[in-house]
This record gives sequence, C-alpha cells and structure tokens, in this order.
Amino acid sequence: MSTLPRVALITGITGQDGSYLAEFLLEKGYIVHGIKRRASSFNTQRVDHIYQDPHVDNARFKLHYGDLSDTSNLVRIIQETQPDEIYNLGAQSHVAVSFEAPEYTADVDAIGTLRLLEAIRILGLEKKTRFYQASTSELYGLVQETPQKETTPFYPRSPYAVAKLYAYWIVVNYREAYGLYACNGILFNHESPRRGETFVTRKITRGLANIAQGLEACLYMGNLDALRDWGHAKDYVRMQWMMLQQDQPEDFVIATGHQYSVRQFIDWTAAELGVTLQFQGEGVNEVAVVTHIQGDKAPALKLGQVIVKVDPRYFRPTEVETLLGDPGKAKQKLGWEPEITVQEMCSEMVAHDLEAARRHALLKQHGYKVQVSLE
Ligand code: NDP
Ligand code: GDR
Repeated sequence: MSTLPRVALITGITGQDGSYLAEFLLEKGYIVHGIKRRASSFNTQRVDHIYQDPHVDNARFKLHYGDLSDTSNLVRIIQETQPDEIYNLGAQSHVAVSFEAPEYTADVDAIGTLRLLEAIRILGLEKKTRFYQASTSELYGLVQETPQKETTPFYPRSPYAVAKLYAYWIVVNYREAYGLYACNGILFNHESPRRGETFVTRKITRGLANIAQGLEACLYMGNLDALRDWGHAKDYVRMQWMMLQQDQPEDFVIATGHQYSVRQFIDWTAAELGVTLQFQGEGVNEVAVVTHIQGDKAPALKLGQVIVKVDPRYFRPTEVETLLGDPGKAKQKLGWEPEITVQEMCSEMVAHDLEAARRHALLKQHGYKVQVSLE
C-alpha cells in the first residue's frame, strides 16, 4: 500500500464547511488543495489560521485561484493536483439570493458540478478520484414525507434548490454511467461561529449580541415560523469524509432528527445573553419585547424595549416551511451521529459574536468610529 499522503481538492474552501473540512483533512495527514475566488479584498479569513507559507518546503495546504464557472481553470487545477478526493462545496449557497440571481446560481451550483465531473473524465481520473457533492435538504422543499430520508421525493422551492437538484442527479448519473465513485451528502442546515452572517442563525446571534452591546437598535427578521433541523458544521464535515471512505459510493441524509423554529432560536440566543423576550402581535406585526435582564452581557438593553421586528422584505417568494431529517442510514451504515446539540451550538455562536460586539463597543467608547455591517 502507498504511504504517500492522500490528496484532497476542496471547492468552496473559503466558506464555512470548506474551512472545517480543510482542518479535519489536514489533521488526518492529507495534502489539501483549495479553490478560492479572486476578490477585490482578502476573502480567506476562515482559513488564514491554517494557511502555510508556500515558500516553505512540504506545505500541505495550498490555495489556487479558480471559479466553478470556468471549465478550463477547473481542468487545469485537477490536472495539476491529481486529487484522490474532490469535495464540491463551492456554491452560491444563499436561498433568498438565488431568487435575485437565478441564472448565476444555476451556472455555478448546477453546471459547476457537471464541469467538475467532466474534468474527471477528460483527465481519465475515473478510477482514481472520488467525488463528494454538497447536496441539500432544500431538495425536499415542499415536503412530501416527514421525516425526510434518502428515498423521500424531492420538490425544490427556489432557483438554488432547482440548481442543486440538477447537481444531485448528474452525480447519480455519472456514478451509474461511468462508474465514478461519486456521492451526494443530503445535508440539513448546519451552522457554527463561521456561518455566513446573512443566514438566519448567525444573523440572530450576531444581531442580538450587537444590540445587547448598543451597536444596533433592532433585528429585522423574515418568517419566524420556519422550522429547521439545525446541526453543527464540525459534525457534518466529518460525515462528508466518511462517505468517501466506503467500499461503494452511496447517498446519505445528514441531520440531527430534531426540529425547532426560528422564533425558538431567537429565544435561546436571548437567554444566552441573560435576556428574556416576549413575542407579541401576529404576522408582519409580530415583535419581541425585553421582559427580563440578568447579568452583564446586555448593558445596552432596557425593559420594554422592542429588539426584534418582522420585515416582509425577508419573506421568500416560495418558502420552505419545515424540514426534519432522518439520519438513520448514516447511523446504521457509517456509525455517524452528531455530537454537538443545537443548544450547545447556539451558546458557542453567541459567545463568539458577543466577544466581537464587546470589542467593537469598547472601541466606540474610546471614540473610534465603529460601523457594523447590516443586511
Ligand atoms: P458558504 O456560503 O459558507 O461557502 C460557499 C463557498 O463557495 C465559499 O467558499 C464561496 O467563495 C464559494 N463559491 C461561491 N461561488 C463560487 C464560484 N462561482 N466558484 C467557486 N467557488 C464559489 O457555504 P457553506 O460552507 O455553508 O456550504 C457548503 C456547501 O454545502 C454549499 O454548496 C452549500 O450550498 C451546501 N449546503 C450547505 C448547508 C448548510 O447548512 N451550511 C446545507 C446543505 C448544503 P467566497 O468565500 O469567495 O464567497
Ligand atoms: P436556508 O437557511 O434557506 O434553510 O438555507 P437560512 O438560514 O437562510 O434560512 C432558514 C429559514 O429561516 C427563515 N428566516 C430567515 N432567513 C434569513 N436568511 N434571514 C432572515 O432574516 C430570516 N427570517 C426567517 C428563512 O425564510 C428560512 O425558512 C441554508 C443554506 O445554507 C443552503 O445553502 C442549504 O442548502 C440549506 O440551508 C440546507
């Protein structure tokens, strides 16, 4: 057996999952290549801590400029890196944004996947390179069965989900047509302190931490009734790797099997800040009012203050109201189970965002101009 380190190529390495997966694979001894997009400012914050100076010999972490919309670039990177495993995590991953940019989303999320699979074929790497596709619970959309499992029919409800539906099936087709080792991980929502700031959990933890420290006045939210099965990204990237280590390629649902509302996540976040909220009103008039404050984490808040309001701007043209996964197959076949609960994850996210908010508040107190980005 070869003793050479295994080589992985990750698209979307600068994103939430890409950063955790890169850490995980480096710890396992892999050489990790990642594709990053050219941007007008640095966009590698999530992987800067594992970056290795390319001038040093034997660097095991390497970044390449590239884009899922650029076939020749992908072919060249795969040819140069000769990966044993490709993890296709790159995507325009925001569901609401996909209604604004449907064509771009289709190009990157659907055709981008095809470009990678074709690159493997063009380069004759069908027997060498294993392929992981970041599929999604959004495929279930308007749910046909609860809980959702590998056999539940799909009903996508956004340009993002429709693009991911193409990607899902092209992976299945290339596996069946050409014998590629290619798998879909149908992942339910997973979060962390590295979650993008405009996804709902991070928007809540960051927004309420900022309000608690007097940096923002109010958090404007969309559908508070939406129900999601939230897990921790660290648990989910472990499963991405496990899926590529089996004898036969298969598709798996990755979820916790528990479901909560957006309103519940707001409540947990407030509780982490020592704040009790009461939700009042209905529909677009619903607000959350501060009814109790304990401890020193929310010095800027006052009793009776309204800190959450509904803004219909955040409603989606077609909503996915409820998602709940059944991770039974992953447990039974791979022995995978999530280790971090949603409450532990919320606590970690609030601690992270509160620390940042306190830093900003301190700067503000000392006369420095502080501007927090809002959506
Ligand atoms: P993020 O949005 O955090 O990361 C997306 C990554 O894709 C970023 O590195 C981004 O680069 C990159 N990217 C975007 N457009 C392109 C492009 N045109 N070419 C190359 N790279 C591009 O997503 P997550 O880490 O949360 O998710 C990873 C994958 O898993 C995505 O495919 C997502 O759709 C899917 N998924 C996520 C779930 C979740 O709950 N997190 C659940 C199910 C599936 P940049 O940093 O420059 O923006
Ligand atoms: P989702 O995640 O669409 O499930 O896609 P998101 O966190 O954006 O929304 C979850 C639910 O919360 C509701 N919601 C809001 N969402 C956002 N972003 N902002 C708000 O203000 C707000 N208010 C309520 C949404 O309507 C929705 O019902 C994520 C992405 O990571 C996808 O890439 C991935 O495929 C799926 O999870 C699984």
